[in-house]
Amino acid sequence: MIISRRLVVAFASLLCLAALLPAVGARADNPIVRHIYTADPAPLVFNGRVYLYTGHDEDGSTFFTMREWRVWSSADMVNWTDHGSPMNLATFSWASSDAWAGQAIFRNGKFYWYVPVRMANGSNAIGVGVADSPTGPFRDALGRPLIQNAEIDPTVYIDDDGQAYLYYGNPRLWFVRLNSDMISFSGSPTQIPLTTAGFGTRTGDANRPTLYEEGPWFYRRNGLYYMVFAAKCCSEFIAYSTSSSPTGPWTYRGTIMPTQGASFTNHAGLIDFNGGSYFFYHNGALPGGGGFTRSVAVEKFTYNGDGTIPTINMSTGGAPQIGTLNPYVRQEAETLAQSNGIETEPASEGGMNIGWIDNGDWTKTKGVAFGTGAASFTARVASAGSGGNIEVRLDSATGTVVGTCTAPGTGGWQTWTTITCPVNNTTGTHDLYLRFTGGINLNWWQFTPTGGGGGGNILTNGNTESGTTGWSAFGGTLSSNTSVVHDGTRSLAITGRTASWNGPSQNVTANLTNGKSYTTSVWVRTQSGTPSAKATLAYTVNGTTNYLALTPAAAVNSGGWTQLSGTATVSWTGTLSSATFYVETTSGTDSFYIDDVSLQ
Ligand code: FUB
Repeated sequence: MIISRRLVVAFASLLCLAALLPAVGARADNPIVRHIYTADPAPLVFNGRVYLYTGHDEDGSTFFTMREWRVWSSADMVNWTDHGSPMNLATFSWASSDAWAGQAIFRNGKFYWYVPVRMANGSNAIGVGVADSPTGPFRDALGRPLIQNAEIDPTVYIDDDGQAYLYYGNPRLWFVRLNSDMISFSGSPTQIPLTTAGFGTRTGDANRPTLYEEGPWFYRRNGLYYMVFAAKCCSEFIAYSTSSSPTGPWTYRGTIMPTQGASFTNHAGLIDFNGGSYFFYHNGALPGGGGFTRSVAVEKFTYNGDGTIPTINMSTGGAPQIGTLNPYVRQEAETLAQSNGIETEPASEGGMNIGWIDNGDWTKTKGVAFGTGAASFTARVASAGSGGNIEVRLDSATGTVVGTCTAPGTGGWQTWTTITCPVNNTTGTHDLYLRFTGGINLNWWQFTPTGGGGGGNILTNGNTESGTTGWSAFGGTLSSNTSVVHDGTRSLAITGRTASWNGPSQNVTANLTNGKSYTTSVWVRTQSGTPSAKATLAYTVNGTTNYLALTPAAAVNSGGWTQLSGTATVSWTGTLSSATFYVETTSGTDSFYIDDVSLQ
């Protein structure tokens, strides 16, 4: 909790509170979480989303006072969903304090989260939580520590040959080879020689002759092994070493992120996602932030041609958004690019809700694609008080009000009701701000498009949440899929394609308007392969079939979702006998998924 109604009561001085408040309308997307302090980011790419595992610095900490870990996720790198705390110190009955820096990984259908904690005897140990879902809940996999040698900061990686490695340590650097069950290891913990050739030279500290301090992040990329680490406390910078083998010898490669910001520690996590490379770290950039009140941020970067990593500086801008956010499907209130004043808590209906809202608090969701416009805004609200208003604003917290919804008192903060109000002037893509007056909890929101059916979306079941309803296979086999989704709980899968034009299709003859400019958006992900995909309209006029490219072709892959989008005018002279929307590839017959499709 950084700013809250409780604090408003507790803090006698309004001046003091004002000093804590982030600037209204601030444009920065870093730090990526603003309603609590977060630290020690560990990203994991799974099923087209980035799951981010962090620690949680308590408000006003004067040490690393950390009692729980938190999970966040995003498909676009700017709007992050708060999944709450699925693991805390109580998960490990043998732990007493210090829920510090860990990392989670997927194997055997389960998620394993390795974390350091302090035991009752004052010594550090590494435990492992296990869950069936990336967002937990996690339980103690062993009922005892996995490793007990007074060290911290585990990092885990599964090599191409299936061998998993757990590196960890401060002040020394160790590794073990994990067995395939991920909760036991072979042999004994092995210490990596901390040579200056391997980890750089530190001066002035006879006990630590190299730069290695803590927070290792171990992975392999294009055949090269990387050991990214926090260097030379204090203040730390992020440096790295590389090796041609998973266990060294290591060669020091220099600084990635120089010492910057108000936190004297830093801690890195690197991933490739959706064709880009991302560097997560923490700093003290939030109001009230510092060495024990840290916040996680992210930068996009490009590896040099030889695999070396460029210098990356902390920014307030953050990573660019991947695609846009669809307002015509349910969006969680706790999916946030920024916020001011709100907090989150577990919702009785599942997931989280935002709450502890005071007059003027707001949330920002970035890059919301309204297309031809929304007719109404629907919100799931609760209030133990007399309710309040949700102002729907565009592009800033003081931006144009396009609608106002009034929430009633519902008799309880978890007694939910659904409210709807008209909105206008929402065409195009905007940052959406919900600004509150009164005392309201918000669980989720969704817009209804003008003209019904999806922002003017003429496709039936464009969000694919109703299975294959409305859709056909234009060659190949179409099925509804629940394991790889872009949004919601379902996508469409096309398999058995025998020609590049085979794909999911929909008959739109009855809904097509002659001379209209249509905007198309479709999210595509392959099951394997990296073909170019595009959306096409085949329409037959006076017996002749024409093919209109609705989107340019773009490379798609199996590692994440790619948004195809474009605008094209459909016009004809004569009699339109049929019109079919379909998604195809420019060549190849790879199986693929589509989700959140609109033609409007
Ligand atoms: O968050 C507590 C400790 O601070 C972590 O374990 C270290 O990596 C440093 O970030």
